[in-house]
Amino acid sequence: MQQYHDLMRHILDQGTLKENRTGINTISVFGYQMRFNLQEGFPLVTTKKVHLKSIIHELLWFIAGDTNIRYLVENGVNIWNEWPFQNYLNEKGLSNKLPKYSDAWKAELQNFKEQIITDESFAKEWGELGPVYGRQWRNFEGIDQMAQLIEDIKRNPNSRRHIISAWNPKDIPVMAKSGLPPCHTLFQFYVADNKLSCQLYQRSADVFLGVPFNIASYALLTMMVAQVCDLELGDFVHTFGDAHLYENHLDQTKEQLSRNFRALPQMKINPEVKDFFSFKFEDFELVNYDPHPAIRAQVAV
Ligand code: UFP
Repeated sequence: MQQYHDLMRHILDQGTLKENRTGINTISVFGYQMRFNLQEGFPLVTTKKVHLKSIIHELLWFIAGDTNIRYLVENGVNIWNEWPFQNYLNEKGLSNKLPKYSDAWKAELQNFKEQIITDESFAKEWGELGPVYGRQWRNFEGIDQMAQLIEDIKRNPNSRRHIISAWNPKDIPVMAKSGLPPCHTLFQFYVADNKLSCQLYQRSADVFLGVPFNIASYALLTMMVAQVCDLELGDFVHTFGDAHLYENHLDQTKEQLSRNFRALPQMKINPEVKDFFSFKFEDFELVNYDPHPAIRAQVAV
């Protein structure tokens, strides 16, 4: 995880102070690259505890082409709730009565989540996120990019066109309304010496909070694709556009940088799964993960 620490240090040393839409300034650099050899272990940050469960569920949810929060809420994953809940409050005329993060707001959120789980038509009406990752991966204007990618890697591994784009210019205005235009804009696979590598272009990166999740998610995706295509593991290459540290994450970043690395964990995947679209949560097991304690920080929204 040296590479991740190097990125944080690089931003602290070289970054420029920059304003952005969230109102919390960042220190930012433009253009950076990290490379993780996936044979050396699973690249999950060890200098603070990172919760893998949400990452696995979210990835399976993308792969299923799902864009409704219901599956995530059912599985205790709350990372995509913010926008649909706020939209619900606005439409019901409740947003002024329930100030964000107040006790009443939290109680209403709990109620909202319960209805998403118990009432299918409620979930259909209020839990839909629009054309986010799952839609673009599986149905980009009618094209199943994910299925095509797996077939192409199997049939023509040497191709230089193994690309999935989540950036659909037509849908950007809609996505901007329902949260964020995709941060993981595009990724490409590469096969050499029977090893599969993946490179992600991430246009914007919250390096303290987001990036540890982003590394783990794409490392896992690469392992899954490698398994169904009968390939060994190569590298995960993580390329950034605007890589930034929010000003209210600087103390936490320094705390993390003061900690010593520990051995990387391993990810065990059920070897029986040969169909990419059949992976289930139970097919994954993280072993030997022994991180330092978690470090809390506020997300800029
Ligand atoms: N962000 C990440 N990783 C993600 C994700 C969001 O780092 O997976 F969904 C951060 C980057 C940025 C903010 O700080 O969220 C998105 O804001 P913007 O659209 O203005 O770039």
